[in-house]
Amino acid sequence: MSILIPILGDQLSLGLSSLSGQHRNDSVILMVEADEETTYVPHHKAKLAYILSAMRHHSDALRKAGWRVDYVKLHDPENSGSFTGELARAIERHHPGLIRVTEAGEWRVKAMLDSWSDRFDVPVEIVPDTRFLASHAEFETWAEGRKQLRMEFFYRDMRRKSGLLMDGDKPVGGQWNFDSENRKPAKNDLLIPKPLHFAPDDITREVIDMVEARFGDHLGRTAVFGFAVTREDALKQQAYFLDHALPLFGDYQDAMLTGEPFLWHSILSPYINSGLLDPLELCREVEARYDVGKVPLNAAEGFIRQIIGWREYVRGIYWFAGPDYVDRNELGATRDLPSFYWTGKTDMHCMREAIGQTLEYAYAHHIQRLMITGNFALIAGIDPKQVHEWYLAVYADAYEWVELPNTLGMSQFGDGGMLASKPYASSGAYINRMSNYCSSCRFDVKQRTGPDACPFNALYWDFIARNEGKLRGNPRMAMPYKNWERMSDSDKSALRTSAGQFLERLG
Ligand code: FAD
Ligand code: DLZ
Ligand code: SF4
Repeated sequence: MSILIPILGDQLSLGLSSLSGQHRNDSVILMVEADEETTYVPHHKAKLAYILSAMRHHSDALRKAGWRVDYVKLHDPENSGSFTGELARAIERHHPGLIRVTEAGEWRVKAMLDSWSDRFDVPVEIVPDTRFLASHAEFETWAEGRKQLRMEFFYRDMRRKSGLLMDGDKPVGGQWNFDSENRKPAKNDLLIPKPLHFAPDDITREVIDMVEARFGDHLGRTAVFGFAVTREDALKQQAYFLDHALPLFGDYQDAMLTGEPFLWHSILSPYINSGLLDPLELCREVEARYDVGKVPLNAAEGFIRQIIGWREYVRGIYWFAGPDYVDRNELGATRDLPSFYWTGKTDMHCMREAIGQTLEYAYAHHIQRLMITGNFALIAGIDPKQVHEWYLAVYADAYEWVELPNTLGMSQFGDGGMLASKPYASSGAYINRMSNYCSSCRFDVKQRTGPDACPFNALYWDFIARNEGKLRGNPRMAMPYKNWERMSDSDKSALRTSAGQFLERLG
């Protein structure tokens, strides 16, 4: 009996669960460049080029490993534009006795895979994605019955489960979390490691030309395209990160500097999320560097926490919260996303930097996403669904399962605190402390009202006042509300007027 194995664009792992235990001589792998996937949001051109080129390279790697691959390109005149349409055509070509597929990464595609067994006259076997530490059932068991879901406690379970940085049943170093050591501002320094640049080969160049021709109106640039598109090259960036950036990853994890988009971050998320890199294998490498004294514990623990803590936790929340999570808007924010998110044209230097590098590289690091673009949208009261669609479109690592909980939950507090214990809202003071952006901004971070005042200041207090009914009861918001109460009525009114004027101009 021949088996048809569809592989999706974020399933580019040779050890994928749908392949394991299957025989190369009676299996056909189906890979499809699907119009519906390339257009469900207006993806950044570099994201499209990355995914499509990585898919094409992966089909070669599969063939080299002895698999038969049926690959449908975007410009194939017969291409129906959808996974389901292409599966129908592939069934005609191969007459399989079974369709076997690894579960989808998001609700939209899950619904599609679930419909296949009714639609086709061929049995469909959907197998779990084993590239995560926690299964859906395991997360549900952990989450059910808890009054509050908090990453820190889930993370400790993942440490115990993986054995990473464990000394018997105790955390190495006597502490689970060294985050308090990871908040240093950085200085411009010639030694900041630049991520490796992988010059496009013939396949990537062809894909880039196709993307420019077909998606020319999407945002972003492909001229500086330098992503790895094979596992081999992704492993080179992994090794480079481990050698050059990991030792200071912890110290400068939250830092931001003008003209330095990458700092000591790994730039590995596109490769991990599409399957070229194995997250657990990477964590074991990080642990090994700590074991031989090459990296300090705050860096090793900080990095491992991002992967087996945050990454696993947001996936758990995504599936646990259900398909309606995307519609949540606990703070009732309704303002339209300002057009400068798509162009980078704004006087706010921090926003210009974060958005500008996003347009250039389809990359911004976590604190830029959370405390610059995310924070602004939160305190300005932007509709979280529009914010979500922007993040899903612009980053090379963005797939709904990981982007949505980060955006709607962590950054916009749209789930009312299901994922995070308090809103990540701040005035300009935080940005000034963690970056050098303010020194070259046309606004003055120290001023709270008036034409030259940093807009984050009045917007922050306006956010606090506007959402008092929803947030005052949150113990972690006690301090801001105490400070707000201490202000004179005229100061309060000046801040709210200033915010109102700014928001009016924004509209
Ligand atoms: P590093 O700083 O080097 O971190 C190492 C790895 O840890 C990352 O590669 C990633 O795999 C993992 N990681 C770190 N933080 C998170 C997190 N909060 N959630 C999940 N994984 C994490 N990450 C995505 O992979 N895809 C997204 O679409 C995405 N959208 C985001 C949207 C918002 C509003 C925010 C605040 C964060 C988002 N993140 C997303 C999380 C984080 O910003 C990125 O994972 C990180 O910036 C990727 O860059 P890096 O590989 O250099 O990460
Ligand atoms: C994101 C993406 C894009 C842009 N294009 C494709 C594609 O043409 N073919 C494909 O198989 N996958 C693509 N993907 C990734 C899918 O959207 C991803 O696999 C689903 O979101 C399932 O989680
Ligand atoms: Fe951003 Fe305000 Fe600083 Fe300007 S002054 S960079 S707007 S935080």
